[in-house]
Amino acid sequence: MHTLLINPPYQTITSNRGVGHQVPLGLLMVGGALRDAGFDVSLLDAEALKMNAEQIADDVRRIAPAVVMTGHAGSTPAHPVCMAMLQAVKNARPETVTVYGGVFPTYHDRTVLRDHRFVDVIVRGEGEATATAALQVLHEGGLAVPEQLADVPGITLRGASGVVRTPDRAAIVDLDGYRIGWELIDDWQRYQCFGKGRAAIIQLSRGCPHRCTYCGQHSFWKRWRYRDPEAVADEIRWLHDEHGVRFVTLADENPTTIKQVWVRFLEAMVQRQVDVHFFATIRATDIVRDADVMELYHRAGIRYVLMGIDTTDPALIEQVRKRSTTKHDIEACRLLGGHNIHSVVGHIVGLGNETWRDLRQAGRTLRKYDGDYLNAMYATPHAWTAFAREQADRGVVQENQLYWDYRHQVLDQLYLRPWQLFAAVKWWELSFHLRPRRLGRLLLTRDRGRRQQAWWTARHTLMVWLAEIVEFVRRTRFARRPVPLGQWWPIESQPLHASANRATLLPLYEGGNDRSRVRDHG
Ligand code: B12
Ligand code: SF4
Repeated sequence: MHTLLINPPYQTITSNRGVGHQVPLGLLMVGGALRDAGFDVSLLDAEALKMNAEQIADDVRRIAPAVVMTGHAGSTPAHPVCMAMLQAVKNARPETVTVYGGVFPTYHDRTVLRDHRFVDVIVRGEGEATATAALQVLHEGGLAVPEQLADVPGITLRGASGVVRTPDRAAIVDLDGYRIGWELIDDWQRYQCFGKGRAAIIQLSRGCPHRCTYCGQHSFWKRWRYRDPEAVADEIRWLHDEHGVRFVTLADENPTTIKQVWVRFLEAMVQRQVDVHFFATIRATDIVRDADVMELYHRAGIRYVLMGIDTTDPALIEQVRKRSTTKHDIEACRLLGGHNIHSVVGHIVGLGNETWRDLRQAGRTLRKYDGDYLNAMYATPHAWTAFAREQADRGVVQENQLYWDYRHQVLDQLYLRPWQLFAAVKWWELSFHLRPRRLGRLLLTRDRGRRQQAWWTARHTLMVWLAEIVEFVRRTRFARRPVPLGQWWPIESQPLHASANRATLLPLYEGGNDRSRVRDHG
């Protein structure tokens, strides 16, 4: 019984013109667990290979897998691509069981199964234990979906009486109990980041103790857990020695949650003397907390830190429960810069209803932060967040879910038309990156390696900037009569974990509902 993991062919300007294609960590983690349980598994990275649905269908006919599993890190915008692909898979081989996992399907399981007959099973939450348990049952039961999966927690499936959801699965306690299936990667050369050579993604921890209103990651992982820091450092050394990995992205929401754990990891990296550099997302407040160990950050290989500062408006910082201040943001940029670590400032427009004046003020403050890179994003509502519930009355101007990727405006603005907001963001990006002080610091440095790196990043930042303008002019269209966000996902607006802690299957709805009321953009 062969299981084929497919990384869907979701293409973005960020990967294609910017940082480069990255390993599909979620699928590798599920794949490692399946292989260790004795299953025959392979990976098709249709994203890196830029395959179309027909080419994937050809591979499915040739490989003839009993089960196809898919899911993507950028789960919301990748959803339409996953649906087109699974439809092609099912058409090519109707007997193949299709399994879909990841963040978006976890929270839109009912709509997805109702509207897409070619999806057989949805795995909700962390995939390792649930996918393994589901395959075991399917293997023993001769692949007959669905009722036999009724005893597997963390599953949603289409039963005789409608869509059913089994109870939630508890968060994995021992993350070290599962192995990443690195051997599923057949060509490491495909995965590169920041022009630094071969790249990998790895997690030291999962989850986040904070509760920013627009972010859904903290609820997805349920609680903060971490792996043995020394074991993670050993794994990174192995990736370097065995596969020539030179750059690692930490996929953690919040790796610095407990300072002692984070410092143990940094020290373990220093001890191993591995020539690997890191990109990590870290809160500005934690950078300030860690002022005394900034030198250790650099010696361990930390070179890029993305800080979600989100907004420069103190009232909004409070409103989105960021638990930070502009003072922290400025100090964090200064500390990073002082230790030769690039600061990437993540800023979100559209959390409120900005005016021209607000944007001008924010642009000025951002330049004052003196960070190295600006990652300007648009507020993107996810059904499972407090932000989406609070914004129920705002109109959805972007109806194409492919564009719900933080790089396109999704919610309407009271005072600005979409093209005006786009122009303002592009102007911010330009004026931020062309600051003479920043250019001098990055491009004219004496260190040859750093200079080359800075030129690579400058070229790619420019390519992304230009490609986004071309895309905006040629392809981006906005709704004439925006539907209020509150009407966007009628099913998902019901409490999510309706069946949590219930021992029995819970039919959530019967077939034959009024489909016109349901918006799922697959
Ligand atoms: C590393 C990263 C990147 C990297 C690499 C992405 C990649 N291809 O792997 C880069 C920088 C390229 C990137 C780009 C983008 N990213 Co990104 N990225 C992340 C980050 C930091 C970690 C993702 C990760 O690897 N998590 C760890 C893995 C193990 O988790 P996972 O994929 O969810 O998998 C687990 C479960 O979901 C489940 N599962 C997943 N798939 C499947 C499939 C099956 C069959 C099963 C059973 C289970 C299962 O099991 C897994 C193990 O438990 C997160 C933020 C964060 N900290 O989470 C954002 C994040 C995933 N990115 C996001 C977005 C939007 C993007 C972009 C679209 C942005 C853009 N406009 O360009 C692009 C997409 C480009 C692309 N082609 O990937 C959003 C997604 C939001 C959403 N819910 O849709 C996130 C969550 C950021 C955020 N805070 O909102 N990203
Ligand atoms: S700190 Fe980051 S990961 Fe944590 S809730 Fe806020 S945005 Fe999400």
